[in-house]
Amino acid sequence: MPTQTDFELIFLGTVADIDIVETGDGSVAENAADLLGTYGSAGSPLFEQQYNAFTTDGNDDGIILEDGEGAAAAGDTLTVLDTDGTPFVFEIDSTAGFFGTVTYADGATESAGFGIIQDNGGNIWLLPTSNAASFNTKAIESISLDTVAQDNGAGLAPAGLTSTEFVCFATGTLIATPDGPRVSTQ
Ligand SMILES: [Ca+2]
Ligand SMILES: [Ca+2]
Ligand SMILES: [Ca+2]
Repeated sequence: MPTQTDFELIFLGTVADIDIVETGDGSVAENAADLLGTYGSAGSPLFEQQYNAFTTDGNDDGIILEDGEGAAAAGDTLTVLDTDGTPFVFEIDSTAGFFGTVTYADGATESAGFGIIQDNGGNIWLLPTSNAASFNTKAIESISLDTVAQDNGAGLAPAGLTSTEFVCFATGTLIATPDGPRVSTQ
């Protein structure tokens, strides 16, 4: 019976496919290094790019397979909910790990490892787990991906994602709303 796992993702952008060879390559994302760079800024912080998502483990084996590793046959999918709740269903195209730096909204920084997935629509998503100590307790302004740590992930194990959430907003941050700016009290 398929298992649904809910978690959060941060949207980093839509870029060219980093997994350009799908079969016979040990699931290597050949162009993972294309993702090196900085995502988010003070004016366009990542904490405003947070989406609810869930995986559906169609064959209930604990792994959400990538498209080239049998996702369709297994019935493994990634669903991202748009801000109005509209679901977009993808297959995971690739998974990759990076070393880099996270900068929080309060200006603090930490060096850490990060997990990234690309869906088969080309979208790049930051996973809600990291060994950065404040990753899930401070609002994230930006991250830099400096080196590729792993480019041969063959899928996503969602069990570790459920208990982790991103912090939405820094206390006292002005948030643009349709009714004008307001102060977050979270
Ligand atoms: Ca490949
Ligand atoms: Ca599966
Ligand atoms: Ca792939």
